[in-house]
Amino acid sequence: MATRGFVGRRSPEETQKRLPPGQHRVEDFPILQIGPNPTIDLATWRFTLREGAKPLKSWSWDEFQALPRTAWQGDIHCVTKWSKFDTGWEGVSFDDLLADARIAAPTDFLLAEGYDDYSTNVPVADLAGGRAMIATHYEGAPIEPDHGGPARLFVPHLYLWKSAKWLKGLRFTKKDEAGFWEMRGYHMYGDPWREQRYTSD
Ligand SMILES: Nc1nc2c(c(=O)[nH]1)N[C@H]1C(S)=C(S)[C@@H](COP(=O)(O)O)O[C@H]1N2
Ligand SMILES: [Mo]
Repeated sequence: MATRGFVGRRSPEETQKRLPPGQHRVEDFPILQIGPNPTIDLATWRFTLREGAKPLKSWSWDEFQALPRTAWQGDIHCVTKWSKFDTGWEGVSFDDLLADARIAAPTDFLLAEGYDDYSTNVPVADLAGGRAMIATHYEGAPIEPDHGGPARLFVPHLYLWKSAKWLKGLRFTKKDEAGFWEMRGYHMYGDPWREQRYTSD
């Protein structure tokens, strides 16, 4: 009740200030992906950290549930120009993941890889320091398959294509390697506030 009233009274100026350049606000939650939802069975789900081809650490679903949990609330921005305000997410922070694996990040870059054939590159510095999580819950409920459940990467300060759905693992790479969309003309970094949509931006 209080939240709805507050949202209703928000001034156009406040909305504008929270919108990165070229974005508009939506109330729904669009679904964008390169193919059908992959079929994922929690009994066989695994999440793996790799350095190149070498596995560093992997978690079953039950093991993953035992990790410390983190919550985040705020705005998300898609390169297709919609932004959604005040979204709530919960999961395991990248920092807690590395702590559980008892490793420091071995390189400065990684590729987030989905159970479909999707991948996207993110600098390690953008995941560390509480800036990203492996999200399992959206608005208090398990993330729906359409939005990447059971677990997706969530990096809210970058365009949403960096938040790989149906996350299978994170692969540390020596260099900043392009992922699926970055190979097809999307920006290597993707900062919404600098409007880094395409390679040339
Ligand atoms: N595994 C996987 N993750 C993905 C994608 C995909 O095709 N496969 N699409 C990306 C793109 S382009 C966007 S804009 C967001 C959309 O997330 P949403 O469907 O939850 O809005 O997911 C990103 N993560
Ligand atoms: Mo996208």
